[in-house]
Amino acid sequence: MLDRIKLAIERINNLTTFPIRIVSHFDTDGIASAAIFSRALQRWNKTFTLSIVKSLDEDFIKNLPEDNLLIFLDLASGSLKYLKDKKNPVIILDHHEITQEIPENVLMVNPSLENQESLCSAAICYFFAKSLSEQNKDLSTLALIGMIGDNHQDNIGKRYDEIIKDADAVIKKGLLIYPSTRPLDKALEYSSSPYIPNVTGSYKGVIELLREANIPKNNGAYKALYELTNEEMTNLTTSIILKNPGKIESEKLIGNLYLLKFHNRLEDARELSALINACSRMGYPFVSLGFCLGNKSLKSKAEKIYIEYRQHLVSALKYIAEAEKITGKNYTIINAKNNIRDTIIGTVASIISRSPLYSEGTIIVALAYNEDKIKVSARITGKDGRNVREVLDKVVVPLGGEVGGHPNAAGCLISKDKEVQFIQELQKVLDIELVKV
Ligand SMILES: [Mn+2]
Repeated sequence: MLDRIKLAIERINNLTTFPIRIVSHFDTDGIASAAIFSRALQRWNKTFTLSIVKSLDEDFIKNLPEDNLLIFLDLASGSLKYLKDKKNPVIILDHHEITQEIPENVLMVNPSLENQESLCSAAICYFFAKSLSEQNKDLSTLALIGMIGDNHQDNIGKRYDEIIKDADAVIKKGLLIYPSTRPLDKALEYSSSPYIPNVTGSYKGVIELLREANIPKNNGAYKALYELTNEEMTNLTTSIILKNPGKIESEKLIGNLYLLKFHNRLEDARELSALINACSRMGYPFVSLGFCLGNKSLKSKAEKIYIEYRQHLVSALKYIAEAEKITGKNYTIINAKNNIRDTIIGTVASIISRSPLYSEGTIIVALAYNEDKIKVSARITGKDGRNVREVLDKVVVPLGGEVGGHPNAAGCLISKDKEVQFIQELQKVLDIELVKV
């Protein structure tokens, strides 16, 4: 990989007449990649333009100017067939699967080419930056945030070790509730991953839990999770499990906490990753980017957006806990109408599908209104179960709509006048599927 990074640096250095155009992905790993890469170029005195996109499609690639040096971060490994038709020189720093032949105009830096330790894109960008200059070692914290964003923390090899060391991160075993660096009562109240029934979204439940776990206030405030003694950590874990008998496994609750200094403050990498992801999803990817780069006004804007996002999320979860649902043997339909924003209904459906509220194999379908349509999100709990994309297809195609997604997470838009019909047909399909099983 480092050889290819060297080639990429040479190529950028040699193509001085080509304006540089960077395109990155809008999730945490993509934003962290963009932040690392653009800071590195800036320190290298290179000018560039940057776009952040949700996904790459043929049209987008077609419209990129032909005289640019195109650099893709955290995407494009699956779009090679469109890049083949471009005259541009192209550099890709990505870790997604390469599904087509690599065209001659493309220089690909992707750890999957060499069967090496799998790395997130932010880590690849970090090694690019570090190859340019040791000064860029301060960007290692961003690489670590990308690693958490893409959930690579359980597969740490030599290269991630190097990043952890460069970032001076502290790893502590503990409950995976974040932020572990802020008072425990707030962290528990807003905990959506894991979602703890009767605690998430309920301050009364939080106080009860902390009393049961025998964790008192200290000078008028609760400690942060990372400050707990081993005994307190064990007590808290036990109390959470006892609150949900037989439903939460302790192995899933315990893991490594990554603590790092980020813009001079001790932070939990999970929290930073969630904040970056939230701002992007709320439609502000450049606020996320500014946050990563330490821009003061964008940092406070990002924090505001994140607080609002978390409040929306917990009130949505609270609403769902109390709302009337349509329930069959292996499914639950929640029609949230105007009570949950369409922009977060998918996330909410994902959270409850991972929560202990539903047994493995349950299909969860959640509906929320946007201005003139209804957003539908379907999820399956656990790993085994029916293909929810197919289920939605069967209902939506006859009604005139298009379903996107995967077998375990799919979604679609339907018009409001089809609301009743959609739910009726959906129930029929779900009941029939059940008979077949
Ligand atoms: Mn990624």
